[in-house]
Amino acid sequence: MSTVIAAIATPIAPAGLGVIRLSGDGAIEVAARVFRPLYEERQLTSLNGYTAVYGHVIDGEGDIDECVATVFRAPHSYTGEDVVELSCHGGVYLLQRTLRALLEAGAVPAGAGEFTRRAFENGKLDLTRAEAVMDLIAADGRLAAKTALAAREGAVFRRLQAVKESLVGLQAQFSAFVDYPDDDIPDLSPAALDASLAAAEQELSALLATYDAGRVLRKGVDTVIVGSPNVGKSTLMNLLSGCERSIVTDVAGTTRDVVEETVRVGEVCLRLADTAGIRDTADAVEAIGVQRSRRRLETAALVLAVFDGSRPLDDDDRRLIAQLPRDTAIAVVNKQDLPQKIDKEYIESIFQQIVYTDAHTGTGLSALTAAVAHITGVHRLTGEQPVLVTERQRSCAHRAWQCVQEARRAMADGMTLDAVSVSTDGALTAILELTGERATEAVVDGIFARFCVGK
Ligand SMILES: Nc1nc2c(ncn2[C@@H]2O[C@H](COP(=O)(O)OP(=O)(O)O)[C@@H](O)[C@H]2O)c(=O)[nH]1
Ligand SMILES: [Mg+2]
Repeated sequence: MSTVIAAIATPIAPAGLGVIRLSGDGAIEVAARVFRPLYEERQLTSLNGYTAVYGHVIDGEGDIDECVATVFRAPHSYTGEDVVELSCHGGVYLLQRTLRALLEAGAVPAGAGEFTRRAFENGKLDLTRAEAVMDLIAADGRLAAKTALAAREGAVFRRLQAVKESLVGLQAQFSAFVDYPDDDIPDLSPAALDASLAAAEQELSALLATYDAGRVLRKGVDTVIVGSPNVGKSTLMNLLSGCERSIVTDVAGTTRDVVEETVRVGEVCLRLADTAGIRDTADAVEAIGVQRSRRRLETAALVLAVFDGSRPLDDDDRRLIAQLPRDTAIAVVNKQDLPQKIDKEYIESIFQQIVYTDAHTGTGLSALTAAVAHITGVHRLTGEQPVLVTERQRSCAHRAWQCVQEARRAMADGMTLDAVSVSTDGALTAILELTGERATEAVVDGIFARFCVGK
């Protein structure tokens, strides 16, 4: 018997509608004590699943609000239990009073993520689909939402299932061989076994390769704008943020502190930091700014290195180039509206991604968007493929991948199939932990602790 849990599932703020959700054995009976249908014969307890009915929510003092109640009957509900959703007006007082009435009628307050946890425990979804629920809610762009929806609908689970099935198949063959070593088992040639393992290894490494880009989609990227003074860093910052965030003047050394803003560039959220131009300076305040720029440069995951295209590179530019990370820097050659004097060939020999901009008019912005997508790997995401999204998922998949590699090495070294199966078993364990088919209580607790109440 599961207890009846109840929670307000919508934000605690004035809104058109507010929804209270109940789930558990007896959820319909508890809700029926608080809900009075417009027509006497439409009592909640008499309704089939997937039925909505209009009425009032009431407590000991009388009517609270109008309400549409929707009944779901186990197992055909989100949690797999009996569920009632009460759609009331989204007034904070109304919702809290209705919730109190439900608690007095026998429900208990739901913990964070408890509805989804019950869905998991009742086999309605695996852990990758449960984690995708929160990603779907948190998604702040088209691609992030599409990727989360695909995972919610089982894209990651199905991919893992395929790997799992091939490993289980191998295990069965191994044990058949160990039990009946004298029988001819047709598929047990080392080459065939290695081919199956190689396919599993390939699947897992393809999945692992999605993690960094998936993380960028979910979390955004710490980005720093660096360059010599007066190349147009602050102008670029303002262009990207769509407002006058940084002070722009033709006086070199205008920006001294780090100015921060979160902006969207295509599908990617950049946490931008505009910094003081990096150069040797006698000005004490500017020198501190330069120091801060350098520190940001060390910790940023993405660097926009801005150059003034209208003049040749000087010593400050070259010194800066020498300090830049090669694989995470985009060269932004600015001031394209002026006659160009920069050594283009040199820049092109250094940077993988180069965009040419006029930060005044926004020319080059779409090229910059494409460069950001490339360098973060987001351009490879279609929104449909399975993407690993949490560190937990990544570390399980990584463990599985290592075990499969181990198994292949053991085979190549001519170890016994018993020894090989220790490694394939390790891979299976890691996959089962990833999907939650065999996860510890602590792992499951950790996942649902991140959820909001009412989900
Ligand atoms: N012609 C031209 N001038 C620019 C461009 N971008 C910035 N500037 C000017 O260059 C000067 C320095 O700009 P600023 O953004 O303060 O440079 P920062 O020191 O790198 O932050 C200002 O006078 C800007 O108006 C551009 O694309 N074309
Ligand atoms: Mg500036």
